[in-house]
Amino acid sequence: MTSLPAHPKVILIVGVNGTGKTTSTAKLGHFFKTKRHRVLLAAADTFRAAAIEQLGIWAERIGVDMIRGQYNADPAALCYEAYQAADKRDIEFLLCDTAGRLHTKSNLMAELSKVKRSLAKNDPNAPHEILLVVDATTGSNALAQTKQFHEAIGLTGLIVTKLDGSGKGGVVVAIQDQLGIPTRFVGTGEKLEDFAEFDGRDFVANMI
Ligand SMILES: Nc1nc2c(ncn2[C@@H]2O[C@H](COP(=O)(O)OP(=O)(O)O)[C@@H](O)[C@H]2O)c(=O)[nH]1
Ligand SMILES: [Mg+2]
Repeated sequence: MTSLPAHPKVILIVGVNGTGKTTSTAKLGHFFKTKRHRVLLAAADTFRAAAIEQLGIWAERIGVDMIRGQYNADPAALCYEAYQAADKRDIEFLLCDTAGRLHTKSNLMAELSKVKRSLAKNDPNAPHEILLVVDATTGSNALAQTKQFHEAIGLTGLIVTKLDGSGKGGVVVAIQDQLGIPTRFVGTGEKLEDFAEFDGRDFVANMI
């Protein structure tokens, strides 16, 4: 029996600054790693040198490799390269952290669209998931952000962070009801373990 070679599943992590994208990328990487999956991270927030360093520290801590580019490098080219590296290394999940400059600026959406297109050149189904990270403490802002990102690039789910703070889970219900976008994961603190699947659906099983 022969089986087709498996290609990496790509998860694009998007959202505005400070919502917890980089932390959630690391948590998600850790989540997959503890389930014995092969993971690669891509530091596609190339606009802040500190963001590359931040993800690099997490990558080392969780024991996974990370593809990094030069400061100010084109994130679409970086994600393209990261895909090629992931495919070569038999990686199962490629997680791409991205920049989060103000979502009202259309250049961020244009940039994210370009990232999507460059991933799709490798695999028409990539990115397989586009997860928006929203901060639960921002309340109705999270709904507005979801609407904007969804219209611009299309979302498959949410990661709702800071539910340990004054965050209200109600926003999750509002987003599901009004936009039909499910919450896949929740963040409840700053540590790797402060992270859980949300809806009981087996995210991993459904992606493979
Ligand atoms: N309390 C709490 N803090 C979080 C959570 N997720 C992220 N943070 C913190 O939020 C801040 C911004 O996170 P970061 O990942 O850098 O956000 P990014 O700009 O979207 O990449 C950091 O201080 C994180 O430690 C969470 O679920 N709970
Ligand atoms: Mg970041």
